[in-house]
Amino acid sequence: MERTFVMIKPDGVQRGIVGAVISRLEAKGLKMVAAQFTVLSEEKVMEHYAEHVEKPFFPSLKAYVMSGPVLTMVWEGKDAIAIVRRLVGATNPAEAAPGTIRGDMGMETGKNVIHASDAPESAAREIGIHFTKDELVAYTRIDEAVLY
Ligand code: RTP
Ligand code: MG
Repeated sequence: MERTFVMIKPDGVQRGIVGAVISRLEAKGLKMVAAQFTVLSEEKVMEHYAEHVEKPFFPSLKAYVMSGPVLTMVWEGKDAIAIVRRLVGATNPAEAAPGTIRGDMGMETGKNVIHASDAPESAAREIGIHFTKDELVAYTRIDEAVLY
């Protein structure tokens, strides 16, 4: 089983689509194993988006992700990292395919609803930034026997 880090960004929270986004991940067959509703500290944003700190869009990205509460989560499943990225869609919601979360629920790159880890290394790194080991919960979904 693979784990991935997912975050519903402030625009997703403020627009009241948290439930709709979670429903898509649940319906796919992924299992939520951790969640926290919080406003990110500057320190966490710098760590989380370390690869983008020197990019010209970083100041606006930082202001955006700190502009309100986010829902940070860890989701588990077979090939969870790639599957969630496919469900999330392209970075720019204007170009993201219909049927994807960004394609169906967003309008522009600067407010693209959701973050998801893009590789096993980033998933492990991001989960470690936002959660401690004992905050990840083990349980069985009743449909697991028929999902796999
Ligand atoms: P994320 O990390 O948030 O899941 O998004 P992503 O992999 O699809 O895109 P990435 O290249 O990692 O960019 C991270 C976030 O920075 C903002 N961004 N703005 N103005 C711009 O050119 C620009 N490019 C990226 C977006 O919020 C993007 O999700
Ligand atoms: Mg990224």
